[in-house]
Amino acid sequence: MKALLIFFVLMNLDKLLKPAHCAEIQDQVLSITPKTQEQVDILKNVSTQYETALWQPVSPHYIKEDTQVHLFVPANSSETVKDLLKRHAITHEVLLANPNELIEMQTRNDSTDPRSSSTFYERYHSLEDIYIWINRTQQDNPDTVKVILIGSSFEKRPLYVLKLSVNNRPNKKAMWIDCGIHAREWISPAFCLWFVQYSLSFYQSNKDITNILDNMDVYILPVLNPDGYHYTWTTNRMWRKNRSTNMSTKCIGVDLNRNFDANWCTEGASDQPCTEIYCGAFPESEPETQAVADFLRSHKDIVQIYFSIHSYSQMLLFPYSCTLEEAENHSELLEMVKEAAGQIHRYYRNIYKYGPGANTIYLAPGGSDDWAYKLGIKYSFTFELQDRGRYGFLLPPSHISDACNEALLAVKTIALKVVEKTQAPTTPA
Ligand code: 9B3
Ligand code: ZN
Ligand code: ZN
Repeated sequence: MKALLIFFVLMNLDKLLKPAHCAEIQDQVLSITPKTQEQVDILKNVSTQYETALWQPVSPHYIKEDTQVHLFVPANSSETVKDLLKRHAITHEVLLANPNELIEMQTRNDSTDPRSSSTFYERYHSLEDIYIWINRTQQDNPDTVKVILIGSSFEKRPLYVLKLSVNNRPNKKAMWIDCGIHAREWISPAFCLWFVQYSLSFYQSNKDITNILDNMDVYILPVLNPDGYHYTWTTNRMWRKNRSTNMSTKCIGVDLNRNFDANWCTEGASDQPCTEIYCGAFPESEPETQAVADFLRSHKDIVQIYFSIHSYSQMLLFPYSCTLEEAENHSELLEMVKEAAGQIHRYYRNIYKYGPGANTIYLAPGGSDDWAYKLGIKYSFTFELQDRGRYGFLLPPSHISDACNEALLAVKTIALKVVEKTQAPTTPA
């Protein structure tokens, strides 16, 4: 009997010694607020030395006292990181205890699930599905939708722009929207799809979108960074940059929103290829950046409004991000985003911050909105969509419709203002 007991204990020694939860340590997202400069330095170290992904701020450089840091910590570095925090008396909260479940939820293809009530536009889609969608959208709307190949990515994936055009009025102006510069910001491509669907469905029945489309064509680039986006579906959900390689380093990727020619690679970007905000070897060094810049240069006389869609943190930003100087039409731009944020609050009860990028989010050079502005597109914006940190980049599919509807309201509000300011009234037939 005693022997049996000893045998049993030995057999289960591992289970008896290990607390139950250790056996199932998971990836987590932690929220940490450093209180002293020492804690700031330790956090900067943790986020660079260990296998973690910084969600907020975008680079360790911006970590500062009394400001929340959101850190994705994979299971295998969880204990080391938590020990380190504990040893330095840095407290943390678990922001997300189950990011893997959320990732699973986002990539599940429930289109064949008859119980699923969500539509195509209320789910996230793989790059392959988005290419198929682009094709189908053109085929189903041959009079309104054209697909334009503007270039290709580092890994030679096509960069397709959809042109929505409802009539051939002469001297028609245009609006540009790009999505998915940053690979992990999945709500962004979802918004571009949402916008196209909304425009095609509600032209003629919604007076605002009708007014907008009657007065301007819309160019939409649903996935500016297809290589990165593909990589977030197959390999690393937290990837931000593109996937370009360079002889001089083993680190992969350039931050495409630091690669445009606007105070390129000054404070707020990095010349270190291993950082998340690497500016690239020179302005427009990346094929994705160059394709967009070339297209906009050749259409700059017709493009009046530029929108770039990002997440997360709920902000409506305008130039400049690359300097603290005010844009020439600052007050006009401020008025527009203020009204857009007001509309979002009124209809969706959600708070969006607004203002020039440098004061509202951070000083950062090389962004597409600043570059487009300097090119002469005087109404240039970057939107940071939902949420404010609850799910961060892992916004559940059930939030897609709210996130997109409020961003759509902001786009419509601003576009209508521009139409009002600059377009001659439509002459009645
Ligand atoms: C950054 C820049 Cl450089 C810009 N011109 N406008 C907006 C941002 C913020 C986004 C970024 O690239 O870091 C937020 Se994800
Ligand atoms: Zn972004
Ligand atoms: Zn962002």
